[in-house]
Amino acid sequence: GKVRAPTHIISTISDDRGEEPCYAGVPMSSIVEKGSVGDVISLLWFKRSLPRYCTHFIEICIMLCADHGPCVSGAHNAIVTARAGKDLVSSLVSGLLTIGPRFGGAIDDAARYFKDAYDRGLTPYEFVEGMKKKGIRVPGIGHRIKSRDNRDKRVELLQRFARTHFPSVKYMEYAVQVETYTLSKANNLVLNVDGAIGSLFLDLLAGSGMFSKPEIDEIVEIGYLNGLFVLARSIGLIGHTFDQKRLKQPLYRHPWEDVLYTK
Ligand code: Q5B
Repeated sequence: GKVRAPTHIISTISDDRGEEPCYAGVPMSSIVEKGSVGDVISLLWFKRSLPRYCTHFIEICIMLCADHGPCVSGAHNAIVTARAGKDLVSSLVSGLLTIGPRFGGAIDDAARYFKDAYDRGLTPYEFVEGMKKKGIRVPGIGHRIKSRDNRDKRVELLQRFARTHFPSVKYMEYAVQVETYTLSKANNLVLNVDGAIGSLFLDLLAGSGMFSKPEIDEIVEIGYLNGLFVLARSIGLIGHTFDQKRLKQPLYRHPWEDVLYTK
């Protein structure tokens, strides 16, 4: 009989062997004709076509996380690297490498902790104080410049969209209750953009009817959602790199006056 050579790679998301590439079985021409970048993300990341309100939500996340000015960690690194004469990819990855638990990369943990706390029926007080006892900052809460009196417009836009289009926003409402509690402790402990995306993506997964419970658990466990920030912020980091090159900015050196030299 036929002997099948063992393969070294298994791939389930795309196939370029035919006339045109297919993403999760959907031919490129039909995506180009009827789809959007949100469809591309849902096919390649979630392996299914999601309803329009979900792909629109994904696109809103990408638009509003694309950049947050030159002073944030990622842009700063990209700018310094570009000014050191490095190429686009080096500048981009040096910015991307700052994305993590404090900056932009708290979306997955926000989803994990908010889901666990909500599903276990913890009150915001029990959740926040339990985290404090464990010495863990609540992911998705807190911001360097945003506060009770200077709210993050991005969070408001996401919440408004979800309240209008999502069948349920129970995880987001829980995150808002957590924020009400953390704001009673300090003015800047607001629900930040990572926390808003993390909690709302839980609502998208649970409310869209497109995912089984084990699939939701796997998505949250693997951690897909920081990918939204990584993808979005790459747009801004590339922009900052081009900006520095266009401006022919010299090598960056931090001023001595801004360093506390001490023993
Ligand atoms: N405290 C974000 O801290 C920041 C607490 C907390 C309980 C918390 C902090 C934090 C969780 C991670 C997170 C995403 C580091 C942020 C983003 C994208 C961005 C960025 C941009 C963009 C800010 C002062 C006191 C201390 C702390 C307590 C602070 N956070 N307690 N849970 N979550 N959040 N990251 O202001 O008693 O004095 O020791 O880690 O969600 O990254 O625009 O900049 O688009 O680019 O530096 O928006 O909140 O405050 O570190 O001085 O703490 O508050 O324990 O208490 P800060 P710290 P104590 S969005």
